[in-house]
Amino acid sequence: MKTVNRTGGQLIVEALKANGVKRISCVPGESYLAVLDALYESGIEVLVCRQEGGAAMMADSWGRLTGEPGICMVTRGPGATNASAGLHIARQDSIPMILFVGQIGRDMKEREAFQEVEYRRAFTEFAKWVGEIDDARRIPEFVTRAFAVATSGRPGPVVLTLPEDMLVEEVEAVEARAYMPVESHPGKSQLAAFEALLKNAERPMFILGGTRWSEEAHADFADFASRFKVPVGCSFRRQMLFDHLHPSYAGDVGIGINPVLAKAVKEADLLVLLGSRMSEMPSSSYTLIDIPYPKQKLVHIFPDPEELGRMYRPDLAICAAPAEFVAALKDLEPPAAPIWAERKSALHDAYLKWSTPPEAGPGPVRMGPIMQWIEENMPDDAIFTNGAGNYATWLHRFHRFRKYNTQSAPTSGSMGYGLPAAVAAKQLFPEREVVCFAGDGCFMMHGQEFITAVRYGLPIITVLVNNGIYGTIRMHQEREYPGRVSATDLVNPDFVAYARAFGGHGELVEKTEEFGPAYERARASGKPSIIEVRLDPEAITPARTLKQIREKA
Ligand SMILES: Cc1ncc(C[n+]2csc(CCOP(=O)(O)OP(=O)(O)O)c2C)c(N)n1
Repeated sequence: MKTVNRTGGQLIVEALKANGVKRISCVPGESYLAVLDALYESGIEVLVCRQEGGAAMMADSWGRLTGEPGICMVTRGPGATNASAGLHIARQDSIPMILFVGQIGRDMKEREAFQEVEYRRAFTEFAKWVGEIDDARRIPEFVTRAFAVATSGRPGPVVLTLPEDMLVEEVEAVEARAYMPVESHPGKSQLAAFEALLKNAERPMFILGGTRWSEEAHADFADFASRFKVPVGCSFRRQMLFDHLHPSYAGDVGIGINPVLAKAVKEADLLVLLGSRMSEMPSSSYTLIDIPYPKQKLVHIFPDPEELGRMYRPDLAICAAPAEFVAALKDLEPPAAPIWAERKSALHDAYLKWSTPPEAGPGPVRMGPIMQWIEENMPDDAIFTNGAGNYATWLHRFHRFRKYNTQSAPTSGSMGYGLPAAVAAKQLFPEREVVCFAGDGCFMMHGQEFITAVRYGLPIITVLVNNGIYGTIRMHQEREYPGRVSATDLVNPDFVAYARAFGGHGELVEKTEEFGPAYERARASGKPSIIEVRLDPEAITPARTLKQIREKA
């Protein structure tokens, strides 16, 4: 085996290069100077961020959009705990990611040295695997394993910690090689069982979700749906898995689900969960499918056996990545005249109605017509990102996703994700339009990364829906404790001045009709932009005002 003499820092960077890494996000720290030095002239692009949470979310967004682990580097203690916000997202959302953490010297452990944390204890619940590399000779082994663990089965984040003194040690080590991806295919008998279940079903329903999809699988599944004429829904924040104008699309199985779709899921006699865990949000708090024994016949396809049968006992469990399962569907022949076509068309019509934005709303800015403008003026391959907040409902319900990889949004419901995710998406796809939707609360959680967009010349457009409140929580508050406003009001900066102060472009929209021209100016500026949309706080959902919610409570 070929060996090389290198420092630990150099071996880390060489192992990353051997695994095809082109970019990393980081906030530097004195704990991993030797890696920073090895990155110098390495050819790997380094995005220097302003807070580790944002840096980790960028790595998550890269992992989400490429299927390859996004790489993030942070310092020990506070750097690592800040980054844990991104780790949690990658864990819940099944996203491949590797977080490298500079660690204290090996000779100082267990004294509670400066910023000392035992990450194997602290991050076990947030990561698929936490490893500490005590011997620089083993760097190729640890890094190759980290890539394999992060991408295999149900993908997720891996944490590797790097003791400072290990990184400067010069050792003879084997040359790193790329990891070998682990595929999982459906078996012949499983496909036959699936075919039999489908052909005997009267009211089948497919729900797509999770990760380990691909552009090809997206196209192939659309082809399958056309041939079999089955209704298809997408799980919460995984809408880009299916073209919303495909005649089979039945809608978003997420928060605030179309009641027609919820009824169809409950009444289906065959439910096919393709890649989705069907967790709390897509299952309407576990009410759509009975636990542990669903009323519907259930086919569950998931790349990790531990998820199969965890909550829902399936009639057929297939341990396979969605992309591999979809590839196998090509060989199936549809019945001569599928009896499901009519139900599929009715559900698609219901979706089209549900996703038509309302004209009316309280106040001089109405989000319905703004969404209509977006639908008419955005290229099909534009990427939309968001964090958490009621503002996201406008995007999820009224944007008609058409193509694969046009969405980067946390199913874990983490505020602050949209902006760093947009920076990462634009860095990855500079030729595509990238739009971040944010609330005033959400934006301010990682708003400092706007400067990262400016620094690296990444002209993202942020549609900042400013209603002056933590709206989602106010909505719940008015429902549970009407009239008793507690901790949900906000005081905001001047977001237009904020954009400009950072070297970006700022726009203020105070009337509906101002949005289109403001967007065009932002686009033409070629700069990272913030379009602040001043929304009446009463416009809390597309259907109800805060006052109506309070009065109904
Ligand atoms: C990191 C994080 N902290 C807190 C919450 C709880 N939370 C969910 S939505 C929300 C308010 C969001 O406010 P804003 O971004 O202004 O959007 P709005 O709901 O007003 O549209 C809060 C505090 C969360 N989901 N994530």
